[in-house]
Amino acid sequence: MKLSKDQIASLNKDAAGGQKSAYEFLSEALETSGHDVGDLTRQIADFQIAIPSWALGAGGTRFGRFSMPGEPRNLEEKLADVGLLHALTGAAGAISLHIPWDTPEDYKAVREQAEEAGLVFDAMNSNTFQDQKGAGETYKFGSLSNSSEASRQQAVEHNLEVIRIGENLGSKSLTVWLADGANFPGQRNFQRALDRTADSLEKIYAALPEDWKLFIEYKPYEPNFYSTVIQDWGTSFMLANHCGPKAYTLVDLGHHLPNTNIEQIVATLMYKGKLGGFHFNDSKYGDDDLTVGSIKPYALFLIFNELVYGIRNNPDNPYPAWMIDASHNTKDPLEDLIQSLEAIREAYAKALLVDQKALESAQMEHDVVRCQEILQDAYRTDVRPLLRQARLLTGAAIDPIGAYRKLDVRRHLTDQRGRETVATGL
Ligand code: AOS
Ligand code: ZN
Ligand code: ZN
Ligand code: ZN
Repeated sequence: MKLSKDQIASLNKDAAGGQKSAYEFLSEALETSGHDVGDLTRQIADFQIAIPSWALGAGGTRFGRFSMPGEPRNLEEKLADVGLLHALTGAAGAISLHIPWDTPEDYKAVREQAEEAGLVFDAMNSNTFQDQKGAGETYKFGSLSNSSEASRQQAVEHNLEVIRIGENLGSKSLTVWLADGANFPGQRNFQRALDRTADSLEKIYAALPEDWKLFIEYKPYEPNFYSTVIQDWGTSFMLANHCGPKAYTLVDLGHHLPNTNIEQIVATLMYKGKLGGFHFNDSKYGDDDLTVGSIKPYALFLIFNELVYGIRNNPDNPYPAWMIDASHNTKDPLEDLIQSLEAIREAYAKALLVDQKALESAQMEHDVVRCQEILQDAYRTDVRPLLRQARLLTGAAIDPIGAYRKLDVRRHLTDQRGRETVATGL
């Protein structure tokens, strides 16, 4: 199923009047406080977020998985789903693939399909947290950190294969997330496990094409519950420095212990030019992978405030790769992703509104109240008319979820693909 510009434009007609007055009203207020609204709207429209191929089916928990009818059965159908998201939102111009789940059969066809839908291939993800059918070695006790050289070598080779696949698709980065760790004290030697991980990453890094980046993700626990080899940003940062200038830390919002000050981690990494990628999601307790902005929208805004500051003030930091990493058991995954895209752009737009000059002078004067007022003034602004305008400008839907439902997209997908389909992934 594909959506045409005409289908979306005709739905937009109904909402156009209300949008026009809301946009004008907000524009007037923002222009009065010195903002260039045209510029803001363009910046929002340009903000693109990669959709993870593994979030297009209903996720599961260890207690069960409730599939969504019409889930994509293969890479082509996953690309079609992201194409639908992009047509509706104008914000999802990239897809992030996971290998081996998404290994293409026909590269040319896959590239053409992506291009036609306006999609590029963002970071490639390797998978050394599961044993694959017929694999010679097991990852039960680790992959890049395993004490068995054969397991480590298999894991390194898998990553090299993922790079080759990505090169054929035009991707420019590899994300490594390791499940390696220990469930019990004494199970393994921390230093040796870390040393082996550094050594394996070095081998992967050595095979990285000149214009590629390596993103090293960290996570404090799960699936191992006593320790994780790359447990925090500091360990990831250290390993990235060990590898070299093309290696960076990747921050997944769900990969922190409760109440961690993530915005400060973002600031520190950008200060050092080492924030490479981002996985958006939201959580109440752990790596809950819930819809972005559904639980802690103010924290998300504060994180974006640091991201925007870093993009402007840390020229050594590359423009980060934005990706969603969410999963859900109860919603239609496409509707859930639309909600996440909206929350990300909303937080970004609010961060763009922060009066950085005024904030700096308030900080210099130690005017704590004013500092808070400046941030919250931006946060409390309802920026949704800007987001809608950004979509209108790019031919996407003013109301993406409304359009998705009016066009009965899930029913069409179910008719095409069947009720009992199961997307590959977690
Ligand atoms: C796992 O917790 C991580 O967030 C990874 O990014 C992982 O690769 C992804 O969730 C898909 O398995
Ligand atoms: Zn992640
Ligand atoms: Zn995660
Ligand atoms: Zn997550």
